[in-house]
Amino acid sequence: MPDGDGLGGEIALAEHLKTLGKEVSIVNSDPTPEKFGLVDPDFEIHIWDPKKPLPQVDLVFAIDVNDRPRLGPLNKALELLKAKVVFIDHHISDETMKHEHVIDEDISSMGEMLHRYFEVVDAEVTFKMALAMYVSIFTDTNAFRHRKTTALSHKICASLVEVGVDPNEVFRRVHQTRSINQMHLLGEVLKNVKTRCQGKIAWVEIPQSLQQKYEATAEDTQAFVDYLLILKEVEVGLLFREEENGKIKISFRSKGKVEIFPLVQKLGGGGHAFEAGVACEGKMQDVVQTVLEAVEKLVS
Ligand SMILES: [Mn+2]
Repeated sequence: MPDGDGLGGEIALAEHLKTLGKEVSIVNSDPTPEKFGLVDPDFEIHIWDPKKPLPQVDLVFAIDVNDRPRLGPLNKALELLKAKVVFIDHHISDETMKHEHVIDEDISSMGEMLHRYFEVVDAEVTFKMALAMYVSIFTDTNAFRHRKTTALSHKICASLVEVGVDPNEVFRRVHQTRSINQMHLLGEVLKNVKTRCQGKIAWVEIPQSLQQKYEATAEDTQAFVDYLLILKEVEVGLLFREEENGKIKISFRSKGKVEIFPLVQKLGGGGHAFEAGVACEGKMQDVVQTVLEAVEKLVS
């Protein structure tokens, strides 16, 4: 399920490599959500067909991801290629990864990380690259609200606007695209927010039946968890979503006092200190119960 950060990073890096005379192909395992289509105006992103081998290449860059298991089914196909894989990422990872790859957890987004590199090598930033990096930074900082947003993030975005990016258009294309069905789903989900621990924990549950009722895709509900943090007392917000395969996908968000990453890592997931996710086996009720108890220990 690619997001604006991963997609923008892919396009920006691919454009740069092309100006160096390299042949580049971009391959994702899931289609580009409509709202991020603006970063790929020439439809260069290919959707991986498991029946076909990947293109023969010398080198693979994996963007916005930091280890092989997170590449999902693509990982097996990559292993067959026997090409070196370089991970470029800003999710928390162990030291060996940082040693061998390009990983910095303090950087807001792939757009910012790549832009810093383009500055160093004095690379040309075309409009397409600028738009891709802007979308990456804009979306991964949650519209410049995330704690990793720095003066440099803003300076980079200012330079991208100078190249021609229109912030209002990006906002419109990315955020003003909901259908009435999606809005009603949001309404129903938010009506059923539950809290515990004196309101410090808020959560929502989205079973398959609800997603079917509103013909929602997984992508439609991805940002719902962020609404929970507008509650004054809340420290941690959680979204539990039942996936088509029966797994329960949990998104964790913390306002910044409670570090949720260690818990998510223990559950087998990944992410950042205050923003992370994992998919768990089990029934919705049981998963909710177990996870809430663990979060309650962290919060109190
Ligand atoms: Mn990211």
